[in-house]
Amino acid sequence: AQDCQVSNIQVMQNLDRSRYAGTWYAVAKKDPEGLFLIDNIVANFVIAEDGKMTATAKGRVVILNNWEMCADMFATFEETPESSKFRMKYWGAASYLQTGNDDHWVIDTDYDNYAIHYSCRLVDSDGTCLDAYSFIFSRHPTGLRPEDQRNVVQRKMDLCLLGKYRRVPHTGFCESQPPTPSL
Ligand code: AZE
Repeated sequence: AQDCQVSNIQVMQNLDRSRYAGTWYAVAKKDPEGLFLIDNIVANFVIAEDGKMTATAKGRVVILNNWEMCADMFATFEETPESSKFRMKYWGAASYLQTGNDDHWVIDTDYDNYAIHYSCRLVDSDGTCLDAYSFIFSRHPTGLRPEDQRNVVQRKMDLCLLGKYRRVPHTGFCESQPPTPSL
């Protein structure tokens, strides 16, 4: 699918959510419009006993024009008939962080090393995406294994996002930062 139609995007077949669970380090991202996580982005997916998936995520953000902080985020996932397509409701631990309801699509993963995430916030009248964000996740904070890179490049092409990603540095900002007090 290289026609850039959101409805033609191929996702991971028969996603095994329990294998997708656990910690993922964002190693690259394509930003949406507006405020977004900047770097030091780590997500942790959990499957509860009732089978429902939730997640937490941390990442550096700059809000209120130049207040740098570590965003502590939570998410719940609603399933759809396609195992790799979820609706994600999310919110911040602090009220001044972002809340939202986004698609959360798993495009591809080998569960043990990499996962490719995609979310289109706004589909244009021609069926292409007007406002997408995407994460390349790795189980390793140091980055992707060389053997996974070719596959990731192919998927970026399929998503019509090749060349639009930025590397996500991990400097420990969200590990050393004490929790920010509520306003
Ligand atoms: C995601 C996967 C794990 C759960 C969550 C994710 C997304 C989080 C955001 C957060 C934005 C925060 C902002 C704060 C000022 C996809 C990493 C919640 C989009 C902009």
